[in-house]
Amino acid sequence: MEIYFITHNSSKFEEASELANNFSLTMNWKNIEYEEPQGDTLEIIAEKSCIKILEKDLTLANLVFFLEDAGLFIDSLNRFPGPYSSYVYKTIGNDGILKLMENKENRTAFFKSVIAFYANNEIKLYKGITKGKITDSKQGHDGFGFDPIFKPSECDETFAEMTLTTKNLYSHRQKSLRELFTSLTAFA
Ligand code: ITT
Repeated sequence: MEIYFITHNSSKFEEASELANNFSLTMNWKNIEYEEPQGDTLEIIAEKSCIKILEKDLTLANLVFFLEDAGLFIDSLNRFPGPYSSYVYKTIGNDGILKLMENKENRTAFFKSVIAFYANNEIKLYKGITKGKITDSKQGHDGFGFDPIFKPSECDETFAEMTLTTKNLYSHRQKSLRELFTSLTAFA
């Protein structure tokens, strides 16, 4: 089966590719320009995005594809930025988040990933969550986005200090992807 991952983010595609290889799946990258729809949850944004791109390009209806929406939820900021992560990263970035977290004792947070998978006129959602902490300063140069300020619970390193393979052992994304890839290969 040929699957397409629709994303603007090459790092996300690289993370997913490594896992797809482990499942012996062929996954291609499609970068389609569309404005991310608004929504109060990642689930709503992922599903609306899927419908939006299907309306934009009718030929996609014959393909098997998925897209993914992810966000960082910080407990002491009432789960901000959550579904607004994209906008917040572009505007205040990691430095802005660290500033908001100054003097906060509770630094617990989680990353969530929601995949919207389309095949045969049906959309299915797959989810993954990784709990951890917001660090006091940026650490590491790998990965992307909020990786330098997020340390998963079981780890001594931020995602940005890990190799892609190590991030793929702990990340929210590998959890949602594993669920999807397991369901795709279960009947193969
Ligand atoms: P898409 O084209 O796939 O939507 P994106 O980079 O816009 O790619 P999202 O909307 O899913 O990704 O992510 C919202 C924000 O959260 C964005 O600023 C990302 O950099 C950040 N983010 C998502 N996943 C992350 C991860 O695994 N590590 C660090 N930051 C992440």
